[in-house]
Amino acid sequence: MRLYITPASPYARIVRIVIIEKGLENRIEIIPAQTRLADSPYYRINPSGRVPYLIRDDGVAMEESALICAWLDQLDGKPAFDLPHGERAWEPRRLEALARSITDGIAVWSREIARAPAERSPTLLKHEAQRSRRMAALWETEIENPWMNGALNMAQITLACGLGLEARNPDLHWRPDHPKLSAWFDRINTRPSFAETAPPRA
Ligand SMILES: N[C@@H](CCC(=O)N[C@@H](CS)C(=O)NCC(=O)O)C(=O)O
Repeated sequence: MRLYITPASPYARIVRIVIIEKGLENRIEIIPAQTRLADSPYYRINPSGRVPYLIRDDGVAMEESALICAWLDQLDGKPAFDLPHGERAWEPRRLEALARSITDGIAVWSREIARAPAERSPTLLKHEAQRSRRMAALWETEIENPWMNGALNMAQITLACGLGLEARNPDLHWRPDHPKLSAWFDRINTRPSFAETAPPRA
């Protein structure tokens, strides 16, 4: 199988972490893609131009980190990241949505910062900076939730990949006033799958 990524993408990182956690490294070739470039050859592979993008052994391709992770997780018949059945599923689903929310905002912000200074929207930069502050404060109150501290799950992976964008975005300061979130992040970051996929510093 082939997985197209960019080294800085938090969504590609979510999939790369699942690949390592599931021991699938030998079955999947990781290929850096050139995104956000006029006429990139990558657009002939994935017309949307986005990563992550998995091309399966049967030639079928799919995007969306959550979908790719769910598919990879069930390959060995022993899904590790499946949700519990019934009522117990709502809490991890709620947390995963909250994790995706902070990650989406920080990803949009970090992408804007990567543009040429003259092309950046000050309104967007301010909006996303404020959103990230509100979301970090909210996560400080949620991070002791048992779901965020038990067996590794998609909410934990997603949140850590969003917060990890601090390496890419010099204006992202989610740690001050959030000691519990900070300690949680430092702890989860020691897992080999997180250390091996850390985004390069901007
Ligand atoms: N919801 C998607 C988001 C994927 C996404 O936004 N990827 C970004 C990189 S972080 C991308 O490929 N951007 C290139 C572009 O927009 O052209 C997922 O979870 O996979």
